Amino acid sequence: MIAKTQEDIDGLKEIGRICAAIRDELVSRTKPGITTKELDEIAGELFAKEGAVSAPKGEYDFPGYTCISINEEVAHGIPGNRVIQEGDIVNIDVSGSKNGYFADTGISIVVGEGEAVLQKLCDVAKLAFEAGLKFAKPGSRKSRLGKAVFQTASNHGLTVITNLTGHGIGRTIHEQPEYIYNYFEPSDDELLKEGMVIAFEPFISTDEEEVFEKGDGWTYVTEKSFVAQYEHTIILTKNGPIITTK
Ligand code: M3C
Ligand code: CO
Ligand code: CO
Repeated sequence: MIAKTQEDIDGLKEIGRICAAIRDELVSRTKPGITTKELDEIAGELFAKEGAVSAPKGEYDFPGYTCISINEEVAHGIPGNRVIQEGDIVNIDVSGSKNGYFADTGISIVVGEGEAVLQKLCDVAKLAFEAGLKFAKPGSRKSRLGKAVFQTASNHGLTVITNLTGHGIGRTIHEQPEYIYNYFEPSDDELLKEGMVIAFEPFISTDEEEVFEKGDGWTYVTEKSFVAQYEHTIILTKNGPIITTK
């Protein structure tokens, strides 16, 4: 969407605050021994308490309030009886709506002591987000964000997932602009606009550049790579980006 009024900005900030608080609560509860379903139920209670609705559930009938993905799972992991273990890389992606406004945020974390490469992936996903954020302003070419993501990954000897992208957001979870690539796409000559709302989500990978759907209708996995994601919802303004999910 293009946020035009103070009401739009306030509505986007409110659901942004809620999704960020749920994300942070789930991150702090992600400890060895807890199941992804137990984490998701905490999210369900918090959405209800805030008068907000899970976007995956509300928009797509996803079997969970949040997407929680472990190790070989990259995104859209279905909460269930999988038990979190020390050393796992876990992605928590929280998206929701309230009063017709949407937000989407995600982070990958390593549980306790893990392999160094996993923490590096998480750190580089955040660095890639920050590098792209510099170009998240009206008049900037949309493809500049992906260029910055890919450069950041390359500089650290890592690569990106090319078939998962950021997206426009605001009045629903996925809307125009349809794709914010995580690499430089020369054919993408779209310019970012004042008030445009985007979910920017670098996916940084150790090796493979594409995910495939596992066969359960939802979960995206890799065969032999680890991946980290870092996502926020951003309102683009001439006075700088407003990160609603901080
Ligand atoms: N929040 C998710 C979508 C959840 S709806 C099942 C997203 O937009 O960040 C992702 N899109 C693709 C992978 S993760
Ligand atoms: Co998301
Ligand atoms: Co998203």
